Amino acid sequence: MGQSGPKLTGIVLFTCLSVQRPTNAVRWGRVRNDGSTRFCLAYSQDPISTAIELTAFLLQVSYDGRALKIDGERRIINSGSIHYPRSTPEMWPSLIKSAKDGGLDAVETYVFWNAHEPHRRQDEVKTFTTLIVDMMKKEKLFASQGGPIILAQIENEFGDVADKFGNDAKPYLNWNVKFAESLNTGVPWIMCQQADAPEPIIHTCNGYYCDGFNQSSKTIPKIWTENWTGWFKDWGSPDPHRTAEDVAFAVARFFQFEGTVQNYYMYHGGTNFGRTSGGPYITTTYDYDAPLNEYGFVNQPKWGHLKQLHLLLKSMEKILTYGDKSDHQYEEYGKWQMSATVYNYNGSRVCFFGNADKNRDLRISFEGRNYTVPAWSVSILPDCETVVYNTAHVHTQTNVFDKIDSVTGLEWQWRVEPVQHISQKNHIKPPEGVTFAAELLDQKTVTNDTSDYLWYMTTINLDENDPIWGKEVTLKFHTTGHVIHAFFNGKHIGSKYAQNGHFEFDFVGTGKVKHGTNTITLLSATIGLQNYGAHFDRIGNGIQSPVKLVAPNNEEKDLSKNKWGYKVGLNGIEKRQLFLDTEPRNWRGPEHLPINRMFIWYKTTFDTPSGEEPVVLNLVDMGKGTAWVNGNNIGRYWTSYFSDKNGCDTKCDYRGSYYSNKCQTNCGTPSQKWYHVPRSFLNKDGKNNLVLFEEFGGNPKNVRVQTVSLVKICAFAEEGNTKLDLSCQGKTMTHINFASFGNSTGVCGAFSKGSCESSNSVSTIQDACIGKKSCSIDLSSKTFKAVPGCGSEKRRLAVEILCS
Ligand SMILES: *[C@@H]1O[C@H](CO)[C@@H](O)[C@H](O)[C@H]1NC(C)=O
Ligand SMILES: *[C@@H]1O[C@H](CO)[C@@H](O)[C@H](O)[C@H]1NC(C)=O
Ligand SMILES: *[C@@H]1O[C@H](CO)[C@@H](O)[C@H](O)[C@H]1NC(C)=O
Ligand SMILES: *[C@@H]1O[C@H](CO)[C@@H](O)[C@H](O)[C@H]1NC(C)=O
Ligand SMILES: *[C@@H]1O[C@H](CO)[C@@H](O)[C@H](O)[C@H]1NC(C)=O
Ligand SMILES: CC(=O)N[C@H]1CO[C@H](CO)[C@@H](O)[C@@H]1O
Repeated sequence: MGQSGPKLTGIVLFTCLSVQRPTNAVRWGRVRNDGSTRFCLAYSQDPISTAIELTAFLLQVSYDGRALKIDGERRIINSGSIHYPRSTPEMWPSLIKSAKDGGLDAVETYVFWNAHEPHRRQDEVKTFTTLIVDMMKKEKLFASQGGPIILAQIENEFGDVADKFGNDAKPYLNWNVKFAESLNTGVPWIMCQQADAPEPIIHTCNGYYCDGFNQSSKTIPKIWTENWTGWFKDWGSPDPHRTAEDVAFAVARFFQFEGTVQNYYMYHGGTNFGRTSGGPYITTTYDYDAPLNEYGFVNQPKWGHLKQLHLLLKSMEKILTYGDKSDHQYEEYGKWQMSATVYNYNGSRVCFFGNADKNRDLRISFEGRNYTVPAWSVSILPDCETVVYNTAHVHTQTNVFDKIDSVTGLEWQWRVEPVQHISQKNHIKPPEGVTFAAELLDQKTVTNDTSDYLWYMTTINLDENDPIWGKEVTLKFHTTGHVIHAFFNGKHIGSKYAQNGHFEFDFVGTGKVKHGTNTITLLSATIGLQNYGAHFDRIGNGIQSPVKLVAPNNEEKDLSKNKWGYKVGLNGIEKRQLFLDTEPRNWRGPEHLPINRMFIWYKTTFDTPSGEEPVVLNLVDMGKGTAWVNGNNIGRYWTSYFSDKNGCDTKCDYRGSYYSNKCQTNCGTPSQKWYHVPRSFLNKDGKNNLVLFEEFGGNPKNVRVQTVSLVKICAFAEEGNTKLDLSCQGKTMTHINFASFGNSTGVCGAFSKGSCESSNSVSTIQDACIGKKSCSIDLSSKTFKAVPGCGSEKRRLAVEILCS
């Protein structure tokens, strides 16, 4: 899209898209929970134009028990979360356009507190929220001022943790409500997961399914603020995957049962650049298996399958928001398992047939006609006669991407990150930046969220009479986060990191004691701080008392009350900023390149890949560290942390309730091998600098720069009075790998023919598509020759086409 996109300024996006808790979570005075604030849903009156293109309309936003009302008219709103720090401003126009093309009416974002106010002030919620609201008012962004913002949220999921705050919870909630109202935005405020929120605050639902959600009162509409399209990923976890069929099922059911506003969390997940990922242990990629993938490309079939649903729901807006609702239950299948819902308004009707049985396709009779509703699906009949959409029947292509090598065989220079230590001498004049305390301090407090790294250093003096002198001793301690590298008298005696969902562990290592001063240095590293839960801000990190030296005779010395030296950050990151140092003379090599050695800095240059395709760094064979491109921190990497070998379904069944480790993929592989380098981080012409800090040890020789390329598309669509649109998204369809109209089986990349097939399957696709960028196939029986022996089952078109 580039410059040709809709006119967009930073402030518009920034303000109309909205919420956030600070990931840094340094104790912020009187803040009870995280005090995060979701500001708004930016809305466009015309579903075909984006909020950004919206010219000044003064909109009055109100609500009643059924829906949000825009200028007095009840509306259906399909919205999606796109969080602006997880992409670059250059990506925003195309993300917004893809959201609009996907049939969304609105976009939601957090206002990232940590991004706008990285350091602490007092009375925090009030100051920050007032500041943001005032900025929005100044830019006239609220609908009441002619802007695109139609809703704002105060706090986030406080209701889920309120019980942990005892008697303080209610006054804090009431304070939020009063405060929000006092801001006079002219648009309604919502609170999610807050059933006790008093009106005029609208209580909303977050979850994978919100069909069974009941409003706290019949005078507010049913709103779903976080419909989780997938899930985030942790280091050590496989890729989460939520099927298009299941997301569509959840959305259709929500509208079947009187929902009128829903928001996808996420619509575009994106990337946690720099140190912004929370968790702990949330990966740098925040793809979320969202309808737009990390790079902003449509994630098919999810994007297209939901788009069809949005357009259909929108076409029924009047009837759904004003109509009388009646439900017909099929008692033979159990209450609510199978239900036909009819909305009736001014002589027009629409019907939803919902089957929540996760195993059985159910046959129902409705007004004399028979229908089969597949298991775990909703059929929508805009005239109550013909099924035009079923959530389980996907008529959208699947996109298959590959990573294509652009630059390989990089030539590297290197440097060493020095291990810090304090010695006797330094006690008198400590190294720069070291502070002392006679106790173990909390890492989060000491680093003040300026670095992942904190050096803990101490010494112990032993004379020849000491019983442990000359002996192998054991160093033992407990740490609450997340990685430890331990050195005894300058020698590395072990590294360890938190695993298996626990963020703390015991460290045990051995070292040899010498005469005089013995130095102990521990480098502790965090990988995203706790950002959810009651009192999450008070969850500390780092080495815990006691730190023991255990002699062979089991005699122990506790070092916790020693004089400890603290140094925040690494020499190369915070002090020298080596990621900006492009001067080859300051680096060693390319000879004697250290391989699999800890604490090494690597530097190289590479040419910008041609074209417009997204660029990724494949950090294969690297360990853990941070990567910078032209000084931009593209995030933490941890290629050596593999996901569990188990836990991936070979066959993903969309039926039945989703949970975050259902239908996972990529087991037993690096949990993240590819790291997004937004094109705006690259120089248009010429060389780019790539710098890696490798903490554990890795081999940079196989690191490569790649582009993410759409290489083929597939579809598996049932026959019917509908069309199948196929597109190589700007590329050309060059070759048919597979095409069969009949009863073939399998999945994209592994289709196999059934026993019945139309003889003109391949030639039809050949004629319609090959050599073209897109084509449309009529799925009715007119297109494909009938074949005897196919039986009465519906036939399917399975197709796989190469793009180039
Ligand atoms: C919502 O209300 C319906 C009807 O009163 C009830 O059957 C259902 O259990 C309620 N759902 C929840 C989650 O409380
Ligand atoms: C109801 O339907 C009639 C006839 O189709 C139409 O003229 C009228 O405008 C409709 N009323 C409303 C309130 O939509
Ligand atoms: C619907 O199914 C019932 C039961 O199988 C059958 O008796 C009836 O004839 C069917 N109706 C139509 C219109 O096919
Ligand atoms: C943390 O950093 C901020 C801004 O640099 C500073 O004002 C504050 O005093 C620091 N806090 C501590 C505990 O050092
Ligand atoms: C295809 O349909 C035929 C005829 O109904 C049937 O005999 C055959 O088992 C089917 N094959 C597959 C793979 O479903
Ligand atoms: C409101 C709601 O449905 N919340 C659910 C969201 O999903 C998680 C994980 O499946 C459940 O634990 C919540 O109850």
